[in-house]
Amino acid sequence: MNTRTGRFRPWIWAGVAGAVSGAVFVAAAELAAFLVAREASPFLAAGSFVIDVVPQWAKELAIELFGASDKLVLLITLGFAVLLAAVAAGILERWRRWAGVALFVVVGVVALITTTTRAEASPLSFIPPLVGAAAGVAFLKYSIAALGRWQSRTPHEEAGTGTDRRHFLVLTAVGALGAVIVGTGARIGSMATSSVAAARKALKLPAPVSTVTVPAGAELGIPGLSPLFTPNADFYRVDTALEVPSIDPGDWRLTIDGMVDKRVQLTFDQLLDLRLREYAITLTCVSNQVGGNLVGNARWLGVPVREVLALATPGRDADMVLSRSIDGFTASTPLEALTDPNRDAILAVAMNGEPLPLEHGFPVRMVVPGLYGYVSATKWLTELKVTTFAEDQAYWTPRGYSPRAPIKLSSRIDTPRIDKAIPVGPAKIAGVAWAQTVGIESVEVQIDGGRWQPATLAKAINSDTWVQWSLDWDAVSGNHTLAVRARDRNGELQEQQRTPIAPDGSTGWQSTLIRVA
Ligand SMILES: Nc1nc2c(c(=O)[nH]1)N[C@H]1C(S)=C(S)[C@@H](COP(=O)(O)O)O[C@H]1N2
Ligand SMILES: [Mo]
Repeated sequence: MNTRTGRFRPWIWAGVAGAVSGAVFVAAAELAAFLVAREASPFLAAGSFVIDVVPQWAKELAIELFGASDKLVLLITLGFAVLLAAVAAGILERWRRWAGVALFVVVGVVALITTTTRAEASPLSFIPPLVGAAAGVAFLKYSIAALGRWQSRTPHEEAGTGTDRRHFLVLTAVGALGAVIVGTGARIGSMATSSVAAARKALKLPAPVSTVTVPAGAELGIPGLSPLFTPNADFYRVDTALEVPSIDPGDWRLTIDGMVDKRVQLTFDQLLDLRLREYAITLTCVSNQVGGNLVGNARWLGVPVREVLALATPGRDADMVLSRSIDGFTASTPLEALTDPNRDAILAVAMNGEPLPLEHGFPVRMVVPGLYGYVSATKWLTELKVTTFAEDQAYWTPRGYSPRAPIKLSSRIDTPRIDKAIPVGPAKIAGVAWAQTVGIESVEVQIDGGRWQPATLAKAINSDTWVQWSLDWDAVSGNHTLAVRARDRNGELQEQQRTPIAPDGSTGWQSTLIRVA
């Protein structure tokens, strides 16, 4: 039959054994995480670690290239890296005994460190990386030994070759299949049996003591125009969390500490007892490009942050509140923005009539009118630390973003769109504009570089929400350029000069090409 140099390719088979051992490593760790420490999947912990350390330009590039799938792309890339390391471990182990094991041990130690040092870590977080490494090493040793027996046969020992080959092939096939089944099973099981989803469903929130009144004429109802309130399912999502944190409202505690007269801890029920009120606030991300969609408007149910802070009495020298999430994310918000009686900075528990969706911060998040999300809108909130800008830095500050970041006056064209031609004849150009805490005074539209024409402004709900606008237009056949700009109630004109999103938000007038056919 075949000789050793013929169809028998030992290095390739060693790589295969390594790859399967890597899969066993990951699958065993997932299973252990599912059983004893849900928060401690070493694979996801490694992904979160990458998110925390990649430079800002790389992150922007990833968002630019992959948009909302950026996290999926990260996980796939990480999967390839793990696969490569595992293949290398197999080849190393066949070359020198223990060399491949040594590589697995190094990976195991890295997994142990990333898993146990994450903000969500529990006392049992060390178990999944240990179990994974142990299973991976055991499989690697065993399969490389089996490969060795197959390979060590000389052509004179043909008779035994078949059995040894079969043994190795069956071993790797069973290992691979088992790893896939156990790994995906554990992950799906862990997501499907999250008790927090059930706790959210069962949650009954008290009725608000005041509600938002939406003036007639605030919703223009033009096809293609963003609805006045963004449905939760369509609301943009931006965060660093690879796995949505789960916090049971029954276990949730908010700690108010730092420069305070007395440290205070609140339970979820105590927060609800502060009397919920309804607010309409437009949330905006600093990463929103001119014309972008990282902005949304919602009704929030919550209590003013100033009432919560007052329970602890902030010290005179403080000028910032560092709000912290269970996943370690932090935001730096000027203390005065939170204590200002004219600004409705809130701790929110509901969004558009239902408890906060898990991915939007369940059970409690912060929402502050007029400040970009990264300096104010902490989701899965656990702590308010009263401090100073001199003393503390938030998550994005050392990563190239400004520690203070008011939302910039902006306007957007929603319809017509570049990718959808409109028919000749009467048309409506429409969009939204926002100048949180100030309010929009006027919006103007320019067609094909002509004069700036005043758009019709819808009624605003309040100065913290975006406002819809529209302009009637008799569309003529051909390609056209539409531009928009807004002015706020302080008389400020939207900045024309284009600037990038870092360090504190993009500027520029949106200009878009459309087609009339
Ligand atoms: N815990 C946590 N909260 C966070 C973030 C985060 O990464 N982690 N991102 C912030 C940013 S950058 C924005 S723009 C808003 C987005 O909120 P949304 O996802 O509910 O739209 O959440 C903020 N709160
Ligand atoms: Mo953001």
